[in-house]
Amino acid sequence: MTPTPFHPALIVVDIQEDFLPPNGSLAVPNGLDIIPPVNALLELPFRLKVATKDNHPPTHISFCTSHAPPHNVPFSSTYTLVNPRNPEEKIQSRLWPQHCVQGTKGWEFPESLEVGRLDEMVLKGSDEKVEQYSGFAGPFRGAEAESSGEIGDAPDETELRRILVEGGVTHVYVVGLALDYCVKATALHAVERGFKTYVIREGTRAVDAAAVEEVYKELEEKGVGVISSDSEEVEW
Ligand code: VGL
Ligand code: ZN
Repeated sequence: MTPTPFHPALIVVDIQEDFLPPNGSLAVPNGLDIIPPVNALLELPFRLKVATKDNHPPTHISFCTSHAPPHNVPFSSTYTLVNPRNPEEKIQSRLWPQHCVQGTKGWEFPESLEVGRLDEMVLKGSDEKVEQYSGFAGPFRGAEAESSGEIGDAPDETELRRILVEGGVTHVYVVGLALDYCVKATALHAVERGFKTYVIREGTRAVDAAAVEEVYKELEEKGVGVISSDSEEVEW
């Protein structure tokens, strides 16, 4: 029997100043806890280590500051996002304080992160009109994917999938910020695209700490393994 290939990649999601205490505009509680474990993971022999960066223009649609009342309130969940390519497709979305604006201090990686060990960086959320939590693609399936049934052909697909496929990656390990938004969306898109996918607990923290176990349950139900760095469930 041919052994199952194991070519792992580490995906480091949005570890940027604005998501980190004490000064980030959208600081994730206890977000700094993940830096040492993520640096330790960056020392391991993954086939590829890829970081994503939230990369918003100053008037991005996800910012409460881009909207008139009653939507100009941070953390409100009542804004309806419409797919610019298919007005029929809508999702309820949360609005945020301005964060990770291209070229600002809040957009940078923290100095404590060992960025020299990264192989690739993927920018996301650059389109002013589209919210994008996942490192792979926006939240809408897109007309083309809808008609072909093909996942991964969405018009707003980033280069992340291509980078992984060209690197021969079979398994992805996702860490970063925030568990309940971009880490979750990235892990779910990784599963949809056929990668064996894990989220590493020590390497992530949530915006809403009360939601953590619920998020892990949803991830497991949808095929994502939830593991610890010292887990014996995964053969290395
Ligand atoms: C994120 C909210 C808004 C994240 C990005 O990286 O989890 N959350 N933009
Ligand atoms: Zn964002």
